[in-house]
This record gives sequence, structure tokens and C-alpha cells, in this order.
Amino acid sequence: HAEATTRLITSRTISQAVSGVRPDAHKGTRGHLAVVAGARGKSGAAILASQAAVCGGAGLVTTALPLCINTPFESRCLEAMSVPLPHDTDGSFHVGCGEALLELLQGKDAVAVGPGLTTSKGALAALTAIIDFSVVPMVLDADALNLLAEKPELIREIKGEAVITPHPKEFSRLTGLSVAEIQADRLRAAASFATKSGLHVVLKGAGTVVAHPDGTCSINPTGNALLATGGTGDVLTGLIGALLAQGYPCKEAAEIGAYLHGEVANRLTDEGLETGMAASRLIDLLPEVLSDAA
Ligand code: B4P
Ligand code: MG
Repeated sequence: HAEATTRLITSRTISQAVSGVRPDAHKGTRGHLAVVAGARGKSGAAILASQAAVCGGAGLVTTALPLCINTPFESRCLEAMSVPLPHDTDGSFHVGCGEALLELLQGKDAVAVGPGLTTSKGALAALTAIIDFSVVPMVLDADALNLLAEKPELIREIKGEAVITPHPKEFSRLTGLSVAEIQADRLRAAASFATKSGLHVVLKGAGTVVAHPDGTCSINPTGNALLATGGTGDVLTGLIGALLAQGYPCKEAAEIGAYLHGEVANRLTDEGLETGMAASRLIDLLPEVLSDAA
């Protein structure tokens, strides 16, 4: 049954889906993404996701993060704005950040949440506030997914469309299946969760599966083991967030994001790179692959 509604993502479907930038565009029409990410020791996750959103074509990016990582963030993300919020002794969001996050969401076109968030009480409070207040499309990744695995009732509270980007271990926590069970039938696992939860699922790893609530699925052919290194997932989250902010529906943003993220890795391999790729290198190439697709 699943096979009938499964297709391969191709460069053709991607170039049909990606639209060029209007000549009269300004930053206010290119989408404003809110990123909620990071904790002490994981500032890089917030930096990578935010910078990927900038290079993924978002008009504006504003990142809420715990105050203790604001300095590295601001020194590495020149084009993103930051909203430093109170943190707990563990360096993650303080439980009282909800109201400030409500303010952050004003005027935003999409939200990306999760990279480097931790699963502390404060991180849960932050995620709960975002789910309670946000009506715009969201991409949820990493610790946002680990928190949803602990509080699955929150999934029903999500108001707009949303994309989740689990790797097999995060998906195992969400579904209760073992990693081996998921990997044995990735399509079925992703499709079944997407239809049940109403979320667009990007199940990562070699042959990323993108499954939608309507029961359709696609398989992403791009990407390679260069991506098997810390931080590459955070780049994908920022890219999908940027696409959502620009107005792509979740279904397209998930597929375009997965395809172009892998395409960047393929280009690096074509140039002879075999190992040791820092995730930030992907970001530098995003504008190129996006422009070529348009
Ligand atoms: P975390 O500590 O949660 O890692 P992370 O911060 O999420 O890393 P990051 O965000 O950079 O990478 P992500 O995987 O999100 O835990 C990682 C742990 O989870 C591992 O130690 C492992 O135990 C488990 N795990 C992760 N992936 C697994 C898998 N495939 N099978 C079994 N266990 C797994 O994002 C990585 C990105 O790179 C994705 O876009 C992915 O599609 C891509 N990618 C990675 N390897 C690829 C490959 N061989 N081919 C094509 N694409 C690949
Ligand atoms: Mg990850």
C-alpha cells in the first residue's frame, strides 16, 4: 500500500517547487523566522541552525537563546538578531521564559525549535509556550522531539502545520519502536506516524524518508556519509525553517530542505572531500544550491 503513494524526490520536482526571488522583494517579504535553540555547551546548535536559516534565504532571523550563550552567538551570527533570555544554573532556558517567547512569536512567519535546547524543565516550559502560542508553521527537531516523546499530549496542541526532523534514535523515542524496527521499514514507520500525528516527518539518515499526514511519502536520494557528523542536523532545521518562513507549505519545505541539504554534501564529495567536513561548511554552500534550484 505504501509503495503506491511513494515517490523519489528528483532535481526536477525540486526545481519545479523552488521559486525565484521577486525583483521587488525586500526583507519584510522574504519571511521572518524565529529560532528557539541552544544552551550552555550547545551554543553551536543555535548558531548553525540560525546561520543556515540566513543562508537558506529567510528575510530575517531572530533567535531566542539562554543569555549565557549570547556572546558566542552574536559573534558568529552577524545577520541574525538575538533575544537573550534568563537561564537556569544548568545553562538552559529558565522556566519563566514563556511570556518573552510569546513576544518573540509576534510578527514571525515560522518557528524552528529544538537544536541544543536540552530537556530541562525550562526547555519544556519554552517548548510548551511555543506550542501554546504559535499559529505559524513550525519545524521541531532534536530536544524538542525528545521533550515531545516525554509529553506526547503536547503534539495535539500544535495549531499550525509542523515538520519534525528526527534521526532514528529520536524517532525511536517518539514512536516507542526500537531503532532496529524503524530501520527495518523506514517508510512504514514514518508514514504511520505522519498519518497518526498529523505531522510531516523527515526521518533522517541515508535515504531520508519524508512522510506526510495525507499518507504520501517520498525518498530523498541526495546526501552521503559526509553528513554523519555533529551539527549537520541543526543545519537542516535552519534550512527547513527558512523555507517555511518564505511561505513554502510544510510538505514542500520538508522535501526541498532534505534534498538541497544532501545536495550540498554531494557537491563537496564531487570536489573530492571524503571526510572531516565541519557542518558549518554546508551553510556556505546553501545559497549556491538554492540559487541553482530556482
Ligand atoms: P544526538 O546527540 O541527538 O545527535 P544530534 O545532535 O542530533 O546530531 P546532528 O543534529 O548533527 O545530526 P542528526 O542526526 O540530527 O544523537 C546522535 C545519536 O543518535 C547517535 O549517536 C546515534 O546513536 C543515533 N543515531 C543518529 N542517526 C542514526 C542512524 N541513522 N541510525 C541509528 N542511530 C542513529 O542529522 C544528521 C544529518 O545527516 C541528517 O540530515 C541525516 O539525514 C544526514 N546523514 C547522516 N548520515 C548520513 C548518511 N550516511 N547518508 C546520508 N545522509 C546522512
Ligand atoms: Mg540532530
